[in-house]
Amino acid sequence: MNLKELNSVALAMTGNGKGILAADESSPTIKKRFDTIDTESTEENRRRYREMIITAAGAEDYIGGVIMFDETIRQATSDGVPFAKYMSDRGMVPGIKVDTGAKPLAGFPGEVVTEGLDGLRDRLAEYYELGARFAKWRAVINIGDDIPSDFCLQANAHALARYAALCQEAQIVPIVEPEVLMDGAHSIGRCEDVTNAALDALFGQLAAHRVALEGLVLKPNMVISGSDAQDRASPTEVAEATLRSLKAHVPAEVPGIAFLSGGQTAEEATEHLGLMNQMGPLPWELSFSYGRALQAPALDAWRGKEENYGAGQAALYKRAKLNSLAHFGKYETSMESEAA
Ligand code: 5MM
Repeated sequence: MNLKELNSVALAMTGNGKGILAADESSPTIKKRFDTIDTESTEENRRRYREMIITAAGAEDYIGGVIMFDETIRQATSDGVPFAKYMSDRGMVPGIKVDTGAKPLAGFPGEVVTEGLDGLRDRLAEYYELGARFAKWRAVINIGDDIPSDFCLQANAHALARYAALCQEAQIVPIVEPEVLMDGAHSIGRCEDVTNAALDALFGQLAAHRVALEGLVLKPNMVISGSDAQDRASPTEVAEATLRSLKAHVPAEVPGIAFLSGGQTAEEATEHLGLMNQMGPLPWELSFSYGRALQAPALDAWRGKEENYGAGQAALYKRAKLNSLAHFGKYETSMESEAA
């Protein structure tokens, strides 16, 4: 393992005002997204949509890495350039989702554990050949009356750490994503407690598995009220609670933290990131790895129609630019109404 190189890839993904475009929707998830715009989820439509967002002019100034799904890393632009090569040529690090999804955790009703470790060493070697220099694995933690259990947190953290160790062995930067879901009516305080417990379990397992912290990227949820909560915490409270949790659990050796958006609107996700970066100095790069919060406006502008291709690219560019400004702590909500 060349740790110096892993560290510089992690910084290329999250440093210098850049963040990550999470475009690794699995086939069932991208179908759900396309259903909302009455577009059929054919292989060509998926390819064309991914081409639209990846090739948006100027986006490479703000996007340091793109997470792809297995199908996408085997696809190419309309001119025949493999997507991974297209990205590297423009300075965006190609990445790949390698987990195979969250499945019910036997014996623990309502809880899930992420699968995908079997054969992972061989799959990573193939993805490296295809150009991937980072990978992603997402653990899903549900909040409920009696959940998450400590067992569930440990099982997911153990799998994340085994995955991360295999990635580093293959000279691929692991994004470790322990996502505490927003679903539910819980308070921000409950989200903070669960996020703290999830991060505690994760860093314990990463240490036990001898994963080098300098060579990974953490992709956490923000500490935020449940989506059905009555009294919603303000943006400043979200920023303060999230930083409190991260500062208590994430060692300074971690080069970059890149948030997921988790169901926040595009504007909320940007505002929260901007506020946190205004509360610095921080020991790590604090950036974004948004799926919905980067793509939803682009998907909506495109609606599966070729004549909207440029509008879709403009919408993606706008979100990438505003999130980059938020990364620099220079975002103001008034910028939303300014032209892209
Ligand atoms: C883009 O969506 C990713 C893949 O999801 P599925 O495996 O369920 O299809 C997802 O892991 C995503 O990268 C993260 O949840 C962050 O996306 P959001 O939309 O929460 O920012």
